[in-house]
Amino acid sequence: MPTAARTQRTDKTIETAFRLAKEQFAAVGVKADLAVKLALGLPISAHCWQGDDVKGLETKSAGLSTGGIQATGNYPGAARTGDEIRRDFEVAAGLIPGKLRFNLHASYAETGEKVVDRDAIQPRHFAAWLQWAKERGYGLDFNPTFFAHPLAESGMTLAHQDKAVREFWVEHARACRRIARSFAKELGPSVCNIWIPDGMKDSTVDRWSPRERLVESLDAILDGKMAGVVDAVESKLFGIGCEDYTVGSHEFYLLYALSRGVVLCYDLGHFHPTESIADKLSSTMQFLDRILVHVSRGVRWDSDHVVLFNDEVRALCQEAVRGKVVNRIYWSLDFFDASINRIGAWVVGTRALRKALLYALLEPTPLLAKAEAAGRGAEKLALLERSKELPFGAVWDYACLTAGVPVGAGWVADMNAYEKAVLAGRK
Ligand code: RNT
Ligand code: ZN
Repeated sequence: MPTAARTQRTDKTIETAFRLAKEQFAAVGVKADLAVKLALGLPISAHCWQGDDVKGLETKSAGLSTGGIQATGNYPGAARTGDEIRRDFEVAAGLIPGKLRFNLHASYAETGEKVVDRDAIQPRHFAAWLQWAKERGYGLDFNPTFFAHPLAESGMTLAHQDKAVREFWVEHARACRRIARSFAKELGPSVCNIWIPDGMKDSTVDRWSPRERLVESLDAILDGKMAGVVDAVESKLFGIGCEDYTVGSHEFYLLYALSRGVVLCYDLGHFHPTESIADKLSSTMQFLDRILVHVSRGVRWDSDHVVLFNDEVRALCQEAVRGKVVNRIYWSLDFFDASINRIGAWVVGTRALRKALLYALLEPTPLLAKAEAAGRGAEKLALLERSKELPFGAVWDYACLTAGVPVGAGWVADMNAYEKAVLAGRK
């Protein structure tokens, strides 16, 4: 929480700077007040797994990490229990402006002493999460966990050649949809996103059978409506250990989503480094009503670095605003970094996405489009350059102020204080 002293000290200057900024935005036809309101109101689904480096709460699976999504680093203070994740996230949420949802993985079931396998998990194993989300006003999203489990060690799950293994994972995903339905009943629509690690390391000869089996497994999972559940499927280009072949490729899920009427998930780290998700929206969204995005950041061959306010994220948000599809996108985050303070990672990444949404909403799009349509290319470029010079920072500071969270890097002090008081004591 921001200290009263720190906020008061800057309130006046922030408001003055905003007033001046507002005039400059108004001169290019942009209503800065409205942009702030819209940006703060868009729900961003924050992921539970940044809090504990994707370890999850099942004792049984400790140490098993498959699927090429290992978190690296050993910065002290990772959460070890559900209560710690919840408490840590409350601290992070107090430093992030705007509306939040929370995104759970099935491996965050709280089953007490009892070992409950993935095919047997039930809504009651998420009772503490639901209670907490209700109290905090968060909608909940969900993900089946197809990794860090003995039956995923071979690198295949829903596409496994052994029918019994496939059936186990189908049952798991069906159980997850029921859990998402139980969330939806209390909190409104819940996105239930399927990502599987299935693939092959080298020179795959039979690329057909696993994909045929994946269609079958997915159809079995998604058989029957579940009230309030928004089913989504997430592709990937490759993962460590399955460099040659990914069963759930982009084309596979694009067409699966289209043919079955489910939501397609774009993870920003799951494409060729020069491929732009921003460019894809205006193609796929001609045919698909809704899209889920996992906002993430690829660095060379790794896909899950903390999200920053960079060109890629800005372009994605701009494209969503320009295409008027901001509300047809489920905005969520997917990154994990165990080498830095986890609360800091949440705050940096979530603030970065919120910032990019605000930045996009402040673009003088009608003016730009007008110049483009009239064939006045140089004028368009001049306006684009000008829009980069507009005082965005003043509007962002004001957004933070009105949302009651620290302005600028002021939140770092809160993070450090919590690290000292709480995180440092975790062994
Ligand atoms: C993995 C996918 C997937 C996971 C989470 C933990 O490459 O991006 O979304 O990161 O489900
Ligand atoms: Zn993802």
